[in-house]
Amino acid sequence: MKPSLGQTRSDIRRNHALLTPESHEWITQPDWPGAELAYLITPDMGAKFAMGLVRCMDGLTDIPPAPEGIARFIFVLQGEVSFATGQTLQPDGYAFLPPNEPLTLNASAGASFVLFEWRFLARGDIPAPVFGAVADIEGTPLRGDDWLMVQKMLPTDAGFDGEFNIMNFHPGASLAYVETHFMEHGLLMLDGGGVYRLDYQWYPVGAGDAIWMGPHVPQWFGALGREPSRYLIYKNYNRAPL
Ligand code: UGY
Ligand code: MN
Repeated sequence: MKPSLGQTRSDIRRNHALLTPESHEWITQPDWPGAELAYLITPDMGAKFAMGLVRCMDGLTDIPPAPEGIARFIFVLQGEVSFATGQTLQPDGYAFLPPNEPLTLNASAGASFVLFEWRFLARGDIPAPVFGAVADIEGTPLRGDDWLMVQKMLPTDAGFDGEFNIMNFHPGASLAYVETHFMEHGLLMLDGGGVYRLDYQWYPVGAGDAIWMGPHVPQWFGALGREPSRYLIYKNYNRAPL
């Protein structure tokens, strides 16, 4: 590995953060024997959720469920992730695990995935687990713009307290305006790249970069290059601020 000479593209600020691969710190955790984790977004920085990357050289067996009251969302990047109930996820496969769901998790050697964890805000019945694959979801144009297609991985009914979407940008497409909203985001660039505006910074971003957008942070993305760009984005949703 080349020495970094004290440089990184990572930039952690009060209301947003860019977390780039060269600065990831891979750690082990007692509940994840055999795995290395890079927690990129955590409540310490002001977020209400955690987002990390998990990689497993030799595979993982029977990783225990999340602590009481915590929901998980898993998105597979490489290899296979499976559950005792028989579901197996390939790359671009995902699972929503509601709080207090007893499912344990297994992963193949060399697998890696994105892990989101948050304290679930129930409204009515807690939803059942959801398993799926991005390829099976039809995209819908964002605000009528078919250069920007959104694939929603979770049902939109009020039982869910968040949404996990894939945003697909045609080269040259952009968000129509600079968004500001009280909901937060955790984002992972999957393909392509462009420029992300966060607050009063404009960041060049590419596949592998992660972003935290805190409440109300002005945000905008423009896709550059000749290939489509794609990102995975979490948003707390369906719940009022008070
Ligand atoms: O759903 C969203 O708020 C999304 N359009 N935000 C974003 O891509 N930064
Ligand atoms: Mn947004």
